[in-house]
Amino acid sequence: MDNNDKEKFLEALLKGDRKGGSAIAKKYVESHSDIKNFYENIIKPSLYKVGEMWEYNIISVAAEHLATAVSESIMNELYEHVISENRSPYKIVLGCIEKEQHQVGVKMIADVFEMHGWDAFFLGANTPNADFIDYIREIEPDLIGLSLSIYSHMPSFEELIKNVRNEFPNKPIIVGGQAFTHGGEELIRAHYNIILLRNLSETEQYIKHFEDEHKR
Ligand code: B12
Repeated sequence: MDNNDKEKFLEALLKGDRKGGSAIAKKYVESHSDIKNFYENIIKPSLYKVGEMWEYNIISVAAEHLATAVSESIMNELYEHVISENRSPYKIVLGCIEKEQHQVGVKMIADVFEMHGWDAFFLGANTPNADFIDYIREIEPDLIGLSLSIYSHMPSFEELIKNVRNEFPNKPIIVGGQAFTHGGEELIRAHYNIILLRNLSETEQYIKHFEDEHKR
């Protein structure tokens, strides 16, 4: 994909042109068969740009909502390429913590796990802490993934990891999201077996490492 296509994708998002955006995505996936790259290098920077434009009042809240909705619908369309035929025995439960609405990033992470054959139970936005714990108890995943983009949600995050650790002292946890560009690493270091992953390629490296360590 060249820069021209990248600009066209952003343009499609800003216009709410789902058909145009979808055509760019399909063309990319057919020629490169690399959805991760499309997610990380096309959708993510486009949404970051949308965020900047929204912050500086260049676009409206409505245009931002539309751009996000189009991105999510395109990700859903690509799902048939996401699901792997080679299933692995691992499970992850992941989603946004309580109050957190930004779900696109962690949905991408869920898809990367699916590409590796994992069963990824993606809970989406704003999962109340108690319900997160209930669901972990029900599914008994090998791994837990938590996402937060807003720094003021740290207290809620801290409460959740304390509760998870009380009930599941050793269960590995991965965390990510833009809240951690402003800090929060000390909180992660204070707890056992929690790791911060910044993007899809770090997540993919982690998956390989995890599978080597937990061979079944
Ligand atoms: C879309 C959007 C929304 C939508 C979200 C809808 C949805 N369905 O997700 C809505 C309208 C709800 C929204 C609301 C708000 N938003 Co908003 N939003 C955005 C926007 C434009 C895009 C977010 C996005 O999808 N990014 C693309 C994804 C792919 O990137 P990502 O989340 O960083 O994910 C990557 C990594 O972080 C990592 N990762 C993420 N999660 C996880 C989890 C795990 C387990 C792992 C391993 C990795 C990982 O991997 C991903 C792939 O690389 C951003 C702009 C931006 N810079 O992102 C602003 C932005 C995040 N929002 C912002 C703000 C301020 C808000 C509001 C407070 C606005 C308001 N006053 O109401 C509210 C807060 C809502 C809430 N309680 O959560 C600010 C946050 C600034 C900050 N960090 O403090 C941003 C940066 C905009 C800006 N430039 O000011 N928003």
